Amino acid sequence: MRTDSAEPIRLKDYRTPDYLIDKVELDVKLHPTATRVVSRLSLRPNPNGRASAALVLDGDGLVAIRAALDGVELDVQNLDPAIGLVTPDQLTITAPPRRPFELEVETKIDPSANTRLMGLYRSGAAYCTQCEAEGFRRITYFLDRPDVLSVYTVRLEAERAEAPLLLSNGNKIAEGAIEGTTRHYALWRDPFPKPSYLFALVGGDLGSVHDEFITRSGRKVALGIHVEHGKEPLAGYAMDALKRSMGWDETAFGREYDLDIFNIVAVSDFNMGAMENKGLNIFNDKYVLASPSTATDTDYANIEAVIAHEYFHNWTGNRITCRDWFQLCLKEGLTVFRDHEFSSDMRSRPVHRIADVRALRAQQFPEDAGPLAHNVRPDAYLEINNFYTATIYEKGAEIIRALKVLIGDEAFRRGMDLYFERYDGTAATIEDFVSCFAESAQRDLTQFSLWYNQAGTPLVDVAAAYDAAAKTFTLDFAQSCKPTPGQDAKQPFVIPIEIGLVGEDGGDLPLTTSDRDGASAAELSRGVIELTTPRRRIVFSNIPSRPVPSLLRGFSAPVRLDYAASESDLIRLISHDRDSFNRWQAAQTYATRLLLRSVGLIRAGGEPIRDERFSVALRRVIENGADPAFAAQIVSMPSEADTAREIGQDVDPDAIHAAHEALRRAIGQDLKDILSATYARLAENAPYSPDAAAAGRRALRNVALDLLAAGDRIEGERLALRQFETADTMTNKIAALNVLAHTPGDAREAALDAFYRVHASEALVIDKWFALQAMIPEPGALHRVRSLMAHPAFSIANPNRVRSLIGAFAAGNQTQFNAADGGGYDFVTGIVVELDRKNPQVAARLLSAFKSWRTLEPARRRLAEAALRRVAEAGGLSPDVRDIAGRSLA
Ligand code: B3K
Ligand code: ZN
Repeated sequence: MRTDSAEPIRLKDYRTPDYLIDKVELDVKLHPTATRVVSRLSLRPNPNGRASAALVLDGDGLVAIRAALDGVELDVQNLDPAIGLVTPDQLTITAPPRRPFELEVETKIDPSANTRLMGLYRSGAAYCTQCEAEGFRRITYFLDRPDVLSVYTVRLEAERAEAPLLLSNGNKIAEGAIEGTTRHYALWRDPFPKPSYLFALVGGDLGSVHDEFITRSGRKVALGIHVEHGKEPLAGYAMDALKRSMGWDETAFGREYDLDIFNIVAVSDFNMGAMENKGLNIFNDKYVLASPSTATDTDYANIEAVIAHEYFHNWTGNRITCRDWFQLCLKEGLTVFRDHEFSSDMRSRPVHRIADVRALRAQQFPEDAGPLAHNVRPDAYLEINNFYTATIYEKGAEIIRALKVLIGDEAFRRGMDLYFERYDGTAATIEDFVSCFAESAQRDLTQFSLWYNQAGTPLVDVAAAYDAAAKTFTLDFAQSCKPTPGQDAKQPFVIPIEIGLVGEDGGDLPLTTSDRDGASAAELSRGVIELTTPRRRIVFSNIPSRPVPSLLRGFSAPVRLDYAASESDLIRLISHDRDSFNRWQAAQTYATRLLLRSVGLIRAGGEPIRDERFSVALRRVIENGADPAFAAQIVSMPSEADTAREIGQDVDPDAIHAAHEALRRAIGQDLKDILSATYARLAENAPYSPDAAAAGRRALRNVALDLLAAGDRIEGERLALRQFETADTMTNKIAALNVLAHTPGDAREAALDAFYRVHASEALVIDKWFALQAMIPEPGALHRVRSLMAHPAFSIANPNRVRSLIGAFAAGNQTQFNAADGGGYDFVTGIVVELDRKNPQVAARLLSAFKSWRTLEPARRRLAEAALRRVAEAGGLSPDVRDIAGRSLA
């Protein structure tokens, strides 16, 4: 374990490595508790490094058996300091040769004891690895940094019975039995130089699904997905998604696959979603396995997105990697952008956009508004694993999208082509990336780059005025950004704001501006206003009557928008805006406004408000035959966390919950007839298909069920029970169970028991069962979660179980995690401290559920702070948890 001092690593201290490793030969003899790794490194001094620097290789808890420098054995137990030093966490050669040389080191590791799931570990009976960010140093000593690129040859050896399948990166060049033994071996070679974080191996007895893909230049690629025996039929959708991803990257980005083999392995113990190791992606089985009766439509969509994401990394991440971990968004933001584009092409683009923005606001906005805020390209870190955040991933993707809006599709594509051409085979930086677009668009992007170097979500304030006599419409834009940790004052951002002016008939008015306070011809023709200064006024001319501005169409930049639209303006947008995103946004804004007013009234001892105009507007969307997936989004109200975020301070989760219940009840009652009709009309009448259109119908039907139940508990329970009993897809079954779970009583408990009995052997389904119970917004929830921890299906050692039970409670149960007695906080922090001893990464992630604690009302804030302090003061914390606790309290 790394126990470095609390000194942060800083971007400004980056130094090119003093040594390079051109070639790595690994010889791995797999054994459950005593795996032997012989590593032969071909090193040379870096001509750009410091002459005569010592060679310092990273290690992490390693046991060195032997080492040799250019064939001369070194006494690793007792090395002469003049020659070097070997410790579990470092191997130093004091004065290495000033010419190419070879270092051979043998280490012994215990994969069965590896509970951190970093480095070589076991998932079930299989061996697998996770090296990003710094796991390779838990296998052997290395320059474990992304700017050291090497060609790897890997020989794997194991008992054939234990691990008939032996995989590593690249192409398999030999395999065979080891004469006179029960062992066998496989030899893999990856011709593409890569950083150590992309190394992977897998050994095990797995079931395989095979297929092939012919690239556009006609090369045949063998595809394999390897899963637990018996689960092969569940890998079909993942395989289909993989082939679609490979084809899409060729047409959308001109990127072809480059090896003869592409393997995916699904394991059930995994710290995150998946990992893009070159030619050998390793996945959390949650993002591979699906059947209609075990996976929801959302699961299918996630599988498609994650399969694509990891595949797309082959170019954005692997062929072009990151110079250092500060550049993490170079691969992650860009690859998320690419997977969003892919999913938008595979599904409904507007609906996908709405889902992406919902996720950005839910995950990233609170991060940007709280103590864990950081730049998309951070400038310091204590523990890099804590920077795999929504800011790096989702905001990183949004910045690229905003860049595309700003420079246009063609200049964007030329910039991407330039990036691939110029930086292929290198470890690049954000500056390298941005320079390609500066060149393709012939535009200075210095100010644009502030998006990478300033944290916080900018706020764009807009005021409007119509002058009937002059027929002008004036928009006044002002941008600002609140201080974030370590950044008190912000420079203005470059914010592309896509706009339209919606006339009385619901159509867009032509955009023309006066000479004074005008917009450029390019801005007007594209409908994209560029806000680069703190304020900007634009006066539109020839406007016959007061229009409704449709601002930030398509969510053209990751900002918060403040514009005091009237209720009737919002209704015009809900019904007519030609930008679907803003139709949805107008409905959300309307709902948020009602919710905020209700929260105020409830806290003052009054009743929540009812506004039938809103229900009427929603009714019209359904009646006018909107795409069901889109209609489902429009009638899905903001989450309680959304409302908490809008309130931003002195947050009372109970009042928010009451306001939400009241709003859903009102809509359910006002729209009872049309919701019932929709529910009946959209009943399943064809065999299951996970495609977007079918999923959209199920989504609308299940939102209708949820709202009907909110409006009329008895009727809702009746419908839900029938749906639960007859559903043959997980989407419909879990939607029904969710409705039942929100109604206390025997029916709920019976349904939960029945669900468990049917699905007891399906771990991923039981995760849903855990999560659903953890999110019941009732005072008994904590007790239920505690009892479920003792359930035989629960295991604190499995990250999926921890996330589904405790993670869902902490992040998805606003009222009970934030219970007024502080019980939720104490419970979660207690688990964090316990889990930290086993798996710091998962523990630290769990602790980040406290990221908005400062926005709570004073009593809860005090309790949350006390719980965080107890964590910070606990002894023996990992750097991961220490970092999150420290920053949360700073
Ligand atoms: N690159 C990995 C994430 C690794 C996380 C290490 N703590 C998955 C992905 O983003 O594709
Ligand atoms: Zn990624």
